[in-house]
Amino acid sequence: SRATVHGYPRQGPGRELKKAVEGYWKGRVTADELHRTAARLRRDNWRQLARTGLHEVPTGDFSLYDHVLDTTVMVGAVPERHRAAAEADALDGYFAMARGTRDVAPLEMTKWFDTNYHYLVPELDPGTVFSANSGKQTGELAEAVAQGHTARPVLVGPVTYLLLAKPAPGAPGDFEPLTLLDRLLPVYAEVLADLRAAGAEWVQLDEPALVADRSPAELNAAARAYRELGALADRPKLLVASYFDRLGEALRVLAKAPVEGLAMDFTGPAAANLDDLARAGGVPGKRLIAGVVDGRNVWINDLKRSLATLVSLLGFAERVDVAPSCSLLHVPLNAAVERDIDPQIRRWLAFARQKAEEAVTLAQGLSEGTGIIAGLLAANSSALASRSSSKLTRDATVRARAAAVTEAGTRRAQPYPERAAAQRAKLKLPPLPATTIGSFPQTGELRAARADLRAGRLDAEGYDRRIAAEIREVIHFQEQAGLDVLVHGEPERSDMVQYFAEQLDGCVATQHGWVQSYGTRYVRPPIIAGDISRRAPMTVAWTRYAQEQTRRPVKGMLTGPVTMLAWSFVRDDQPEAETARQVALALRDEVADLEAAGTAVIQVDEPALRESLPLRAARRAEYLAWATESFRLATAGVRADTQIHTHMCYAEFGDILPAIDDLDADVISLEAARSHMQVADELAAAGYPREVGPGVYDIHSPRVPTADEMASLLRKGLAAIPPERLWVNPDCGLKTRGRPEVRAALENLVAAARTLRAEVGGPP
Ligand code: THG
Ligand code: ZN
Repeated sequence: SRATVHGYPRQGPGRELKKAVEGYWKGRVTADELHRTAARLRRDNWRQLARTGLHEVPTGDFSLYDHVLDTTVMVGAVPERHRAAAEADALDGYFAMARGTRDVAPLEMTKWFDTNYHYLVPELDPGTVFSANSGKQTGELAEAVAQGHTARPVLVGPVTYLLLAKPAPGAPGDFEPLTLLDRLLPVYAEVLADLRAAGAEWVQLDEPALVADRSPAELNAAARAYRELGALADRPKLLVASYFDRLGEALRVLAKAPVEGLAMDFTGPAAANLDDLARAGGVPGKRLIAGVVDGRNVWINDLKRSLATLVSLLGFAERVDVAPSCSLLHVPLNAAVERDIDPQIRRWLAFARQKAEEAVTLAQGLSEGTGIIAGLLAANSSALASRSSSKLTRDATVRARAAAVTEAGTRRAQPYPERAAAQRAKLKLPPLPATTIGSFPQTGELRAARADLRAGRLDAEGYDRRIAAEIREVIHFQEQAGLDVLVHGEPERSDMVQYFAEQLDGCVATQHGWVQSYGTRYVRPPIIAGDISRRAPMTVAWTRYAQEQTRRPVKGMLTGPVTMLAWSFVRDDQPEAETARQVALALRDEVADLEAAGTAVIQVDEPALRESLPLRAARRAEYLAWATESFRLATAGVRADTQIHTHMCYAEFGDILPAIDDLDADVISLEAARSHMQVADELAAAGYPREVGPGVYDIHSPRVPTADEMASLLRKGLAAIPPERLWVNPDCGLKTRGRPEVRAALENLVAAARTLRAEVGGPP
């Protein structure tokens, strides 16, 4: 048995790749320098993995921006609008697809399965002609071979590629990209032949799309794809990789396919793959890569348990190799550099480097007997034992409080109509009240002040003075512009999850734990390591300060429990529902303190509610139950006249409308400008009874919408939702926009609201 990985973080220990790519965009780094930096990062990763004890390193998983975009280039599916740029210069054409140019829009971006990585969506139509372009794959393979490694090229598989694609603009509405399979397979055949010629013994085809619910037609397509690729005369050995969940129906398809290897996930719910394999009679004659190390969480592996799994797999395949469950792209690089994390907790952490080591240890134990890894097993057991008995993970007070939560505690005391009347009497807002989502543009000076504070160049008092000045300015502007419910602008927050995690006991921040979110953008997710509790009020002081500057209501702004979990690394030693409940209780106290400080409107954002929906439908009801319950637990403790808002974005909401209703928020703001208010129709059709703010200002674009445009979107909204229940707001927070454009857009937004108020016969 040997150890391998499906992919490795690309950014480098100091995010060198981000700097090189962004430097290239700014003209400060030449194409040559960029390619040299990339080659050096690949070389360092392979060398690191080989030293760790991997016999076979992955190639082709590296990317300057996104591996799905690389696949689009590999199969020649460059959209018409980018073709000229791509032909003039391959690198600039590549970045044009990723980011757009002044004249052409980029490819759309969406989440890679249920991870926090975003890929660029291929655009295909019935006329798409594919052509093989294997240069990046063969080039990286040649590099690794020249450096003395045995390498296994990793490609996005043809079925997953097509299932991730969407119809290009102008394609017939019912066009299904999967119908292009027969045209795509010859291109994969050519790439496989090229890779064999370049020295690949094995090639890995990633097919994570097969772990979602798939129709019989889709499963047939997968069967056909691997029958045809398997039948090729000139090809390397094929390894079809699955991860993120169990293969389910697709296991039978792949077990029968004429391919030499399968990779399967055996972590979390995907552990069901073990029983499924037993039932299917195993995959005799094939190489099985067993993903027993969780590739997308940060906790050390339970080595004894994994060994037991591996031993039971031995009878099911010709050879069993060991790997993390999926590419290590989804975890930070190295836990050992986190000097600021309590060493007690650091023992429990495994980032990419440590996970590769775990795979090596397990492979060694499996092939040579556990005697040879006895020391490592003992250290692992002791770390696991210290984790499960630590005061850091077990806080009796928190547990007792969570256990005492009742159904009644998750319900507002008054039904919505009663609350609406009380809120109307207290807030005295006009019809179609105007507000914003929460954040205002984060200026360079603010980011510099935060950096100065961290570096000790600015003291806490000086920093607070800057924040206070910023809040006064934002409040003053909103009053002048005529907004009805104001925000303080969140100048004190860098990230809406990190800000709260820093203030909660049970959460740990990393210094270098960057994980790629998309392209050159990274996040440093907090780690929820133990039972969660609030040390002290987190947002009350700045919210109160903002309220003191104005007589209009200022919204309190919090991040909801589901989003806190979704954008953190969550503990794996208790159900997520339990962790969510603890976070909700901490937020509930914050909500109570805000209310006591005179905050009449409190917004609890849940942008991640839709994106965390499980891949398989069978698991969705359970998720939605705890997700909505934890939101209500956080918000239900308030008086009738305190108005609870929530906000969601980046998603299609159609399939979770009942859950949105279940939140029982008094007001919800949603992204809607780009979909022409369609979400207002959907909510109305579903009988949604409460107040709604479908966004009328697309904040993803620097364009300032005119008052007329926004007024006509509002008229569409009014066709579905009556004026006393319709709010006027942007799609999302304004953090990423420039100050002048935001001022102009919000002035237009208020003008649009006033026009519509006049049309419905209300006060201006
Ligand atoms: N916070 C967290 N996770 C998230 C989001 C968030 N996941 C989903 C979504 N939002 C991802 N979107 C972004 C948008 C911008 C950036 C990262 C993810 C970004 N990052 C800076 C960079 O890479 O230069 C670094 C920011 C920093 O210094 O902290 O711009 O909002 N947790
Ligand atoms: Zn948003």
